[in-house]
Amino acid sequence: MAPKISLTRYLVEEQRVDGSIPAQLRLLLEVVARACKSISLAVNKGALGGVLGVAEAESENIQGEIQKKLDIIANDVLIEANEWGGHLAAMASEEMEGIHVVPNRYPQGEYLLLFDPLDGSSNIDVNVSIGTIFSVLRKPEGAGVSEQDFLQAGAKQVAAGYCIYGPQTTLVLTVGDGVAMFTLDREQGSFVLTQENIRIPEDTKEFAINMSNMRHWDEPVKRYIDECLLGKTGPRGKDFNMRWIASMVADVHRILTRGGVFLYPWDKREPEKPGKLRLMYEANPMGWIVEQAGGAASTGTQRILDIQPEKLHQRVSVILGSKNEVERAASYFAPV
Ligand code: P6P
Repeated sequence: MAPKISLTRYLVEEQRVDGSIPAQLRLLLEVVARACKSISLAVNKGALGGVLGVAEAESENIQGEIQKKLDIIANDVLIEANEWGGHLAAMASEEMEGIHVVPNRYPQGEYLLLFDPLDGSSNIDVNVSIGTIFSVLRKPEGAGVSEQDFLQAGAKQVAAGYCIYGPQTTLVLTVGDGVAMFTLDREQGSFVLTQENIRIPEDTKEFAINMSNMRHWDEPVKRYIDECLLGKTGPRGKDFNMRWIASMVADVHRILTRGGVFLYPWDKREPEKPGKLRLMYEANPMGWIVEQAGGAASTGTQRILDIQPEKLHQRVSVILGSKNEVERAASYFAPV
């Protein structure tokens, strides 16, 4: 029986391989993983833990979304777990308007942590997989830390990952040397390496999009989806399947596991917004993970990881997954 490789051992050995995981970054990733374990326990309690439903007084987050109790629990767990360890200068969360600077009573570190503490929270009360998405940047040189320091392109990430709370609790991570998956061994209480060097098939027969928005899509998206729906009878010459879980972590995890293409494009419902999903907390970490697994991540007109952020909570149009499908969809945006 091959020895169980823990997350810690994997990170130590990766450091030996290419020095890509200095001690502070390893500590950061281990603390985030431990926080995800706590969140998983809270999620798994469900109604028994009194954690379902909306937060008190129906508070809204910066996104204007009603917060669920577990949104706030997950956010608090991540903040508390990460602020004292000396590995971070500050954190930013989808659930908080401004950044959270590590209090002066704690040592300051060289990394910035960004997270969506509980993505897909509309699925919490109906017991469908949800997850935590995180992204790590290096703090720019100079004293202190500000929101401006977070506004770095996704290509500058030094680590990105998510933890999906589903039938298994699985942590998926990249530090720029491919993608690895760790499954939570509840008897040991640790994440154990269950897959590494994950590759997304370059072709697929499965797309993920919220079809109820069809009448609001731009022409290139309508053309791409119409061709998929025509199946064997149309220009694609093959039938497609469709999935939409409405938890990005779950849809991306499926794509990492068996291929596929995920689209949340700009649409006419809120034309002033580039899209629904958040660049810093969803598109950048997921985009890097997908690229590290041989896939692609585009807005339709540019590589997501090349976008220079202007605001902490800015939104973006997302097409990601199997490389050839993303490139085909993006080609429909090109001016004829
Ligand atoms: P819709 C969850 O709220 C989320 O941010 C992503 O996880 C998910 O892919 C998307 O929104 C679902 O959006 O409009 O289908 O409910």
